[in-house]
Amino acid sequence: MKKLSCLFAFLLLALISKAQEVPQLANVMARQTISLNGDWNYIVDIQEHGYYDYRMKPSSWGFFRNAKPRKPEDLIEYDFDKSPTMKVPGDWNTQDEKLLYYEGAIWMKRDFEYLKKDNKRAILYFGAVNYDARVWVNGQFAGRHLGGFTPFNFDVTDMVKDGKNTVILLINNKRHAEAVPTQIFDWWNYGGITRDVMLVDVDPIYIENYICHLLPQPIGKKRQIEFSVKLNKAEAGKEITLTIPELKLKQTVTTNDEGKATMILTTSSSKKNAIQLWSPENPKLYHVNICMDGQTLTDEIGFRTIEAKGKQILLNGNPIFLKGICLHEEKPNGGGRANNTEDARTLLSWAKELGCNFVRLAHYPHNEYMIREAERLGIMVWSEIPVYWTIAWESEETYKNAERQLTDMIARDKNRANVIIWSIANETPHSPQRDIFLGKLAQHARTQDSTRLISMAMEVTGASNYKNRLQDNMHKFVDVVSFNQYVGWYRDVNDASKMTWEIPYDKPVIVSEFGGGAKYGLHGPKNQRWTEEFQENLYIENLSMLDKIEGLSGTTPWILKDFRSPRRVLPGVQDFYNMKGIFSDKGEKKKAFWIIKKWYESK
Ligand code: GCB
Repeated sequence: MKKLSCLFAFLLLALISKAQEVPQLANVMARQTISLNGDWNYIVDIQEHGYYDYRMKPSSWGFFRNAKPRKPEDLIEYDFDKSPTMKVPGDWNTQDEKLLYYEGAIWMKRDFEYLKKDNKRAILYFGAVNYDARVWVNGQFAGRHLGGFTPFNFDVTDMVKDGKNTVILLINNKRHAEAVPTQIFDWWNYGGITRDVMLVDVDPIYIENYICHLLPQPIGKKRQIEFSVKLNKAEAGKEITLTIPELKLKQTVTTNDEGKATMILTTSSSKKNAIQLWSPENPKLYHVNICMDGQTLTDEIGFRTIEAKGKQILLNGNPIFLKGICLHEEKPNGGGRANNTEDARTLLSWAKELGCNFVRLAHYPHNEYMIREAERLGIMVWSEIPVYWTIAWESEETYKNAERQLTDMIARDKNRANVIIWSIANETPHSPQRDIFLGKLAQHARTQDSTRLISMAMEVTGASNYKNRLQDNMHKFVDVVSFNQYVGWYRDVNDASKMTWEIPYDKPVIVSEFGGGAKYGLHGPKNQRWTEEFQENLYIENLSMLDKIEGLSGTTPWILKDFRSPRRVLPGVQDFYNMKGIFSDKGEKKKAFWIIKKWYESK
């Protein structure tokens, strides 16, 4: 009986969550944190029997209990501590060769020491877990999160204790038709805890998020900076002081009864304290302090304006051509998911060598290190959510999932000066349901951030007599019309010179993908698929074709480097890599690199 009531109490604890998922903490890197990165034990659970019993019901004896035999006769058929470990952050596919193709459930566990602090809350933060994550702390269920590329966090104050604590995750990266992305996509479905994990100590009332940006209109020689802040609670009367020492700015604002506040700071008109605007040539960042209750949150913020006017994109009021390249969040050398500043620096330095001032981070929000490193290097960013190909347009759940990913992408990066475009989709098939879904997403993006441009990668559907016309009902919702086209690869080999392009919208145009595959080191005639010469010729033809597009404001060729994809199976050539990189996976330059570089030099 006693045993039964114990079990009942445990079950209640496990099922009734004492934790709460809370809105994402912005600028987590600048907060007081304890890192939970490092070695985590893992158990591969092909049938999810660590979660479901033999009648497919959630089991009270799940692995989240982290049970140990107490008596010699006890039967416990798993042991985290004797199970292998892998590094977090990191995908599981490239850390254990048996898991290269694995899609399914894996349990992960880490112990950590903690000392509870008076009058502080403990927030458990995950940079990203792909795709479905259930989280337990000390055997108690903290919550579940869907979506592999955005941060989420739980308030676990009532679950952690002094001394040893344990966090356990059940992660599942199975693909589903109603998920975002859906069942099919052209990149590797890297599973696991792919970004940082940390415990964040915050005050009971803390700054949840803020936006600090330059207003477009100068006032004479002065500029205005708008700062808005939101607390985690609807607490009125909290004083928040913003200082930007280099600009000699300091101003205080008091929160309203929604726990929000906004103020405008005006820079001095003296030349000495004039604001330097962020740009690729001068990626100036200012040290910013946000103080409340004696605590300071710091950030490095750049100030610039971005707008679309007719067919032009204006950065700081001046027309700019976006010399871009697409990239996936993948380390070179078959290394799996990229997730630190060093990876970012390697990839972005290749883009810089190519002459880029812009990158399209395809096809999902990349890690924060990538965005911040690009910002320091003066590289503008297109950031996208994985609404890719055949999404379940009619599903309300799918919409909510996509909207949540969009919200979290914007919440994390809205203070990054280099992010200039939020992209809501890639190559989606036209239908009324799609239009409703994407229309809602675009409107939602504007409610989250009214200061940036919105776009999506559209498709040009077919050409007759070499006449291409872009037609997409979504044109009304975007600021920049972008489209992918594969003349010379999937269609119309050698026809590039005959093509004409009509984009009947008075908006800037970005060609968000074009290109073709080549195996580094494979040489031959220019009509021989997979040779570097074929790819080189394709770019020569494409670039002169693109030069004829009216209002062309930028290009992002597909793609910086070869990347893993389960769809690319041709032996000896692809071997599970998409070969459209202008760099090989090892960072070797293919001939096409020099063609694009030269073209960008002329822009
Ligand atoms: C596309 C997709 C991209 C693919 C690429 C290709 O249109 O947007 O994700 O990888 O084509 O290589 O076919």
